[in-house]
Amino acid sequence: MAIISRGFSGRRGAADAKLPPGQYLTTDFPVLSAGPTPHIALDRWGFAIDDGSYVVKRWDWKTFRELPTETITVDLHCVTRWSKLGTSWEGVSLDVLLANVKTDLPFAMFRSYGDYTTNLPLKDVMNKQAWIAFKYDGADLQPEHGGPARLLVPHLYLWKSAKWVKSMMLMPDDKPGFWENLGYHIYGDPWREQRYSDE
Ligand SMILES: Nc1nc2c(c(=O)[nH]1)N[C@H]1C(S)=C(S)[C@@H](COP(=O)(O)O)O[C@H]1N2
Ligand SMILES: [Mo]
Repeated sequence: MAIISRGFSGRRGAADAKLPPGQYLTTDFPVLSAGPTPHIALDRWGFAIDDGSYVVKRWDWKTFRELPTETITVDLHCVTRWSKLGTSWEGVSLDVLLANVKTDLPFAMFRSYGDYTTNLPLKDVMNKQAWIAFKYDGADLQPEHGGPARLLVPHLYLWKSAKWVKSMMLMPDDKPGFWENLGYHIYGDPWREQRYSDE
């Protein structure tokens, strides 16, 4: 018993340091979706980058899966206060997708199959901060969690990690997406507890 309780409190101590203010730990993986789960066949899946007028890059599933991938372990923080530490994903870094994209537009709106949107500054999806993930815990990403592929931006609240992501529109100005329009914070840093637009 002594060994077990020492191990348990040791883990708790390490975990607390990694827990943003107002968050609690969970070990399960809740599903939070604003609407029904879209089911996208791989032969109909695509991801595009556009500048609001023109598509500047587009991948179908085959060309997307030919890109180099990374396996990453990251902590997830949902605005509804659960955090899940040490989750393992495989995906394509946005650095790879943006490699040949030359733009002066500093913001992006991500759009999903099913019409969810969320906004991010371009600098927040560059430099090893964001991925389009297609595997979770070694297995194909389940539809409820955003499969075939979802955006993963772990340094911001999880609503920014658009499930079933299908495009990224570059924009000159920051504009609110789905939850941001309903009062969630325009940026959403969990360490600064930027939950709602008045915080
Ligand atoms: N397309 C889409 N992406 C979404 C959402 C959604 O409703 N639709 N919900 C967001 C919210 S609020 C959270 S907390 C996470 C939840 O991801 P999970 O269901 O895999 O836990 O997905 C985010 N991405
Ligand atoms: Mo959320």
